[in-house]
Amino acid sequence: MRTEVAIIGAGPAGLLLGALLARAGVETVILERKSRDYVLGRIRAGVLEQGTVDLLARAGVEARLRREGLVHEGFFMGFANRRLRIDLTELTGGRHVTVYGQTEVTRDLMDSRDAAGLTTIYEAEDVAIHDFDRDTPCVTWVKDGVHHRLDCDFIAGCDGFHGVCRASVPSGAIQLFEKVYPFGWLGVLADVPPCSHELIYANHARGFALCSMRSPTRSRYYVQVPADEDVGAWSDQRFWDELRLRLDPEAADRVVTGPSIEKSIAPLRSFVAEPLRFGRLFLAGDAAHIVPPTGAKGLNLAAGDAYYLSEALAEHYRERSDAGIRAYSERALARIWKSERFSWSLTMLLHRFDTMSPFEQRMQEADFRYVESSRAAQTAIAENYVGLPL
Ligand code: FAS
Ligand code: PHB
Repeated sequence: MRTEVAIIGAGPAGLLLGALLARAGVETVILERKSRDYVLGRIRAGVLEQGTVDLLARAGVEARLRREGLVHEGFFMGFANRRLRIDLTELTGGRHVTVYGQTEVTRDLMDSRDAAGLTTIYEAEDVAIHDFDRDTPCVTWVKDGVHHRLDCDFIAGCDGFHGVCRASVPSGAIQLFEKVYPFGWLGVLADVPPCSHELIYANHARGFALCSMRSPTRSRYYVQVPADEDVGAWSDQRFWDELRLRLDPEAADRVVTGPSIEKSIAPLRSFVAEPLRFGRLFLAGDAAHIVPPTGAKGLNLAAGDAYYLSEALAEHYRERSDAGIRAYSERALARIWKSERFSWSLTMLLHRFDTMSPFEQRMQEADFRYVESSRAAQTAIAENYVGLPL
């Protein structure tokens, strides 16, 4: 087999990259380790920046998103049993975010790719990448016991944090930056109406809690738990009781409980790999960076990488210029680090750290009171939350 760009991973980064390249007439093959249903079964992000929505429209998959996505013009921050609304639209001159689950984004991109007759190989085992430091890279894999090889011009490593692509780069050629937080998020998905029409990010003495949603009848909630917590120790009832304890009384009273349809713990870390290009291999999405989900940036950063990389590769084929390819890493990293900063700062503001000294606790309280009192501080949060320009 031969193609122009081999994409490793059928998550949002790989699928969006494939869709944007298809619009530019660039041929791709996507290789995915898991089944389509397994990928769709992973419950992850829920908030799309305006720029991500625009990219999905450019990729031709905006129809259902426009119908079913929930436009949100603000969100709440809870502290000391009171709530502060961050008015995104007023503070950013009219911009907003859209609540639409990553699962649905992935489904729309998969359906669009299949409808266009583009090749996605699911359940590809032992995927390995070769000769990406030369002009003749290739990818090999095993499927149903048969060994396969794909020759290509470029390889896009969109295979997430635990993927094979970043791991294939010689350790001396890559620098890793990482911060692991001492807690995770226990998330529950339930077919119950949300307790609030907008998201609530709550800092409480017992720990952080987030009230989100997927639709007017499906809610997504999170509570901060220790990093080594066992999800089996959390019955639905224990989750609902703890969530209510961490919300202001009005929000707590409005929580509608019901059986969880998904319950899992996500670890929190900040991570960046530098650079993002190694000859004819490029890293994009979670393969390149991880942010704590506090700022709702993970999926949106993946979309930004896919945009930058699609522009660079399209320019190579359309204009026989490699200026974009040479600039990809620096251009993507500039935006990645700004989102890493925002996600880290919001995580530090909203979570409880057992290791915090009394002084540091007072600093967190003063930080929140400053945000409450300052339009400039709220504007800084708002412009990052709706998404920095691409
Ligand atoms: P993904 O990890 O989504 O996709 C990578 C794909 O590559 C996967 O399908 C994987 O199966 C495949 N793959 C891996 N190794 C391979 C190999 N060797 N060969 C072939 N394929 C391979 N972000 C938010 O904004 N908000 C959230 O609330 C949020 N919650 C999250 C919860 C969890 C548990 C996790 C893990 C992440 C969460 N994120 C959240 C971040 C998440 O949404 C990512 O940013 C997003 O999935 C990034 O997309 P990709 O880069 O495509 O990586
Ligand atoms: C979600 O709905 O899953 C969600 C929303 C906002 C975040 C993180 C997760 O910051």
